[in-house]
Amino acid sequence: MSESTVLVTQRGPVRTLTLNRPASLNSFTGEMHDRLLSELNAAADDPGVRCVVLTGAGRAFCAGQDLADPAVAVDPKAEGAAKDLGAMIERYYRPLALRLHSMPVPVVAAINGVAAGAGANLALNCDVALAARSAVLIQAFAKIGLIPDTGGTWLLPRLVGRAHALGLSLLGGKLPAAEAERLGLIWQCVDDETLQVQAQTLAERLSEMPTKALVATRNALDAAQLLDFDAALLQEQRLQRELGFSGDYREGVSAFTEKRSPRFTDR
Ligand code: T3D
Repeated sequence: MSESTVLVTQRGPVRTLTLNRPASLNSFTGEMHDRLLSELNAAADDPGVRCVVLTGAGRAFCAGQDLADPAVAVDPKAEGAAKDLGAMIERYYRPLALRLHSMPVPVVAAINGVAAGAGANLALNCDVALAARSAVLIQAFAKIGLIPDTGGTWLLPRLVGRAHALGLSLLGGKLPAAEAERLGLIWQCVDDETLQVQAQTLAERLSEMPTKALVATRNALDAAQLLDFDAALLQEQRLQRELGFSGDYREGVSAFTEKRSPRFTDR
């Protein structure tokens, strides 16, 4: 039996999903998409999971769409556009990006190697992105006549501003991890040999924090991009009211008062 295209491991409350098509640099087939979405759904539904780590097997994180997949492969001898890529986005990439944005626990990307096209934007959709120093991020779309997808058009200008979003997208160059950190595209670039340990340590730290508040923070920061100032203040008021009734808030304040470490359990 062939190995799964997404490997699943669990250490304590941290679930790690490893894209596993190393011979094709973990590029996306329909099967790998279905598997990843199903594993993200399973992690979201499992109360024993408080943080997810997403990484890749072998030397790559993910090279985006598998361009050899019959679902998208173009016959060089045939005239005109052969495949409906909008249908691919609708079936696979949009649900994946929406799933990541609605995860009830934080998601950490451990970018272990090249992340290209939708593979780069897969990582950028995660809440915290760590990258190995040898990794590169590539908005590879323009090179094959496409635009950034999987949320790239929304994420890139928010992360790095319009000038860099355009430079990265139009030129499709290899952006080294250290430069990605400097631009604010990712959270941190770390030495290759420490990446997985640092990702696990970070995920464990997040898993001990008040999950509901972390997720509400992500959602509020994203939503506030589209709000005027007072609407953002009203959103803060609504979310703070909700969180103020949570067990985690009670626990956080009690722990502070009692001078002990908090034990957060809400999800
Ligand atoms: O199409 C739709 O459904 C719409 C949605 C699109 C979303 C997208 O992601 S579009 C962007 C698709 N991705 C790319 O254009 C990236 C293509 N790959 C590359 O440019 C390079 O492979 C890399 C820069 C990522 C890495 O370069 P390098 O030199 O380190 O490795 P390599 O030799 O090019 O690749 C190694 C193997 O992986 C090679 O196979 P082989 O020759 O050893 O049998 C190569 O063909 C394969 N591979 C790499 N990327 C893909 C791939 N196979 C299929 N699809 C890929 N995307």
